[in-house]
Amino acid sequence: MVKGSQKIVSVDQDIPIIDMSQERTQVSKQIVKACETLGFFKVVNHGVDQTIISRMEQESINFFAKPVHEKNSVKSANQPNFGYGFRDIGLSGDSGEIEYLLFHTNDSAFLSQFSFSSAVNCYIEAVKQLAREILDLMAEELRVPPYTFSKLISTVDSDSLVRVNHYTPSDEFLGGTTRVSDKSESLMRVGFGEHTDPQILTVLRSNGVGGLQVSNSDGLWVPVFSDPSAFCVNVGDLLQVMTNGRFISVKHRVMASGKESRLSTAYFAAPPLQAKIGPIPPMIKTVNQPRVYQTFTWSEYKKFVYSHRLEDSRLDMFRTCKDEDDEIVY
Ligand SMILES: O=C(O)CCC(=O)C(=O)O
Repeated sequence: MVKGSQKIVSVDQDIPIIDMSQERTQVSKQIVKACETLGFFKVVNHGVDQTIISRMEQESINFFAKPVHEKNSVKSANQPNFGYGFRDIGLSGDSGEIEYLLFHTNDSAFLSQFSFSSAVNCYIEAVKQLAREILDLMAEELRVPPYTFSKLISTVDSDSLVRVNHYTPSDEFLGGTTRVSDKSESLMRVGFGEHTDPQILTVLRSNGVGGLQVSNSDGLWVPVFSDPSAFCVNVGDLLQVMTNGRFISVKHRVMASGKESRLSTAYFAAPPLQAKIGPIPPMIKTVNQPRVYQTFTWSEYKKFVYSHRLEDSRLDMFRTCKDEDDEIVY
């Protein structure tokens, strides 16, 4: 039995859909509520140009259609974990029915080798702008100083990533498949195992093929309907820490149906490696509870995360019971 294959809730539930063209305070209220309850939401009327999105999607489709030996040769000289990958996810033995392309947003030498580097760069700029806007809306509603969150991802040395995931129909993969035991899911395979995102915020777009599931507070999996015109946004571990646990970074996974290819592009907004992360002082006061997380650098947390399995609850190791006095000034 595959771990985490607990029940899926009925299909009439979905994550909140937030229309960003509404009045600003309405949008920020809805975003904060979603971050406190499910940790996931979709945004529509987000302002990202459709031509940028379509170009990125078409170029990704063209890339994954190339012969394996050509795809395999795509590796970053600076960072060998970046580039094309197949099945193996991360460094701790996790695997899924997936092939992917992983970029560091600052590795311009690597990006420039791609025939579609201009599509990738335009896409990165557009989703980074959207991520900043969402983080600023959060800061406004939480009444923390402006740009508290967004400035962490805006600097030139931010450690943000882009990952293009391609879940192909089952017979395109060789070898045994990982099946869940429930009969109704018998054709589904684990595309990307359950995990939380370690960074600050994730902005994800997918083609019209579903598969993403989010764990709700009852431990049930909520299917997220794929809407190519929306972006799906989720709270990362670092944002949970900075809000002192008020926002939640929740587990999610992808179950691949094996009938159609799912293509998703995730932008993981992260701070610079040496940025100190801990609960921000206004959140400790307003939540009216002592700080629940220690202070650490993104580099320290990242090392910890990549030395553990995807499904591990990695943030638990950074909880604290005592009031620490190393206050963070953001
Ligand atoms: O493909 C998806 O929809 C989600 C992928 C994901 O969770 C990840 O890349 O971390």
